[in-house]
Amino acid sequence: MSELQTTDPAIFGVLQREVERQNDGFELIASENFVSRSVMEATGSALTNKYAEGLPGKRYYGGCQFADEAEDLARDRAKELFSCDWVNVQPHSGASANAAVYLTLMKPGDTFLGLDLSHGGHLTHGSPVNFSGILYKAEYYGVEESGPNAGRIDMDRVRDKALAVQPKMISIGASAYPRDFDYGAFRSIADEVGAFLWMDMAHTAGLIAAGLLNSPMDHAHVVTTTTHKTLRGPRGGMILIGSDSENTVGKVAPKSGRVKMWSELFDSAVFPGMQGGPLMHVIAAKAVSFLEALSPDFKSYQHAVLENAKAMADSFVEKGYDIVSGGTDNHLILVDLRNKGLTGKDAEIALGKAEITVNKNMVPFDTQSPFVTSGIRLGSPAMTTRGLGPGEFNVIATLIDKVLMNPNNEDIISQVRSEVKAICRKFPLYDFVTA
Ligand code: DSN
Repeated sequence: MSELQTTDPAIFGVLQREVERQNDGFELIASENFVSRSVMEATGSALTNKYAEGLPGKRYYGGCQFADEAEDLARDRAKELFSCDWVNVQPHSGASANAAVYLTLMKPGDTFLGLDLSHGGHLTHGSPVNFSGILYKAEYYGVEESGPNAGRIDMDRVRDKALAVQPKMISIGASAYPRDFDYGAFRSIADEVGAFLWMDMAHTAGLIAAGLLNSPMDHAHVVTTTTHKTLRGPRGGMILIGSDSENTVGKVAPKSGRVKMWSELFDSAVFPGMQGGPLMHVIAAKAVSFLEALSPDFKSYQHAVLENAKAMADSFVEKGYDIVSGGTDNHLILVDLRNKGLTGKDAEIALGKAEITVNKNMVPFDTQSPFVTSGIRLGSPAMTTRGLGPGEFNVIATLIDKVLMNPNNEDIISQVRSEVKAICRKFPLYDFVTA
């Protein structure tokens, strides 16, 4: 019996019910995944007790020798995984990593250019309700509304916009964009207007690590990511720089007059700029997940993520659904429900009753509010981790269709729920509550 079960049965019960929810349902939220028991063990370790402000070898606290070892392992493994020269693994989240980028490269009021949130961008890329849109002047590029490139970013338009607004920084990266990016084209535009280029690869980091999508490392001045999406690590963030040549360009330090490298500036932006003590237990877990990601199995897993997302996209197209951009290059699809007469909100609720977890999502040129939306976003990473293949992803699409065509029919929803449970039982997930 776990100690927690005795000391705090209320919280143990919550954890138990959450494990049951994860075990018994289809998890299709594109930004979620299931970590290994090893990652959970490291997250639940004694390193949670340790303060280690600073960096390995240069801390503000004693007793950091083992924290240093964990962070060095995380940094070395991340560098190997992404073939990059520098990394900071301390950001508590993707948003913290992104905040450190703004703090380093921009001054309040400076203009930057990012992908519109309603076209698949991210909150921290200039949404008016986020610090990025409050402190900085956000301009946006988007996807095409119609024509052969409908749902895709047109690089000529990005260039036109960049020439018009002269941004100090251009951001790439998305939370609901099913296509790959042309980093070389973005870099040419950034060079033409004298802007920094920043890629937030949070959603696709695992696919990039496996070499299955284009890598931003040789093009962007700086790259950020979360560690818990396709990368399948603990919740957290990191910042990376691709090559030496970028890193030597720096700022003159006001006091010493020394030219600082970008890596030093990003380090200082994370701590003391944005954060205090790093979460050393999470950093240890990041190291564990990076080791896992360096294995051949991880590459096979990422191949399966792509194959399953494509199978699901094809199934929806066959059933007459409108998939934004007509398909996917990555782990997610965006289903535009307008031709089915359903909102994203209603779809999310109906699917939730059948233990199919998705999130409502704006589609490009949506006329509904962000709380209602016209679409749903579906991702393959979590269910692929459980071992489902293209055949099962076709069945997932069929079951989703059944619910969406009968959103108020409790009998059909209950029948789908039983089928979902039966499939989940064939692909067991967690047989423990606490690691
Ligand atoms: N909230 C994440 C997502 O679901 O895409 C992005 O940070």
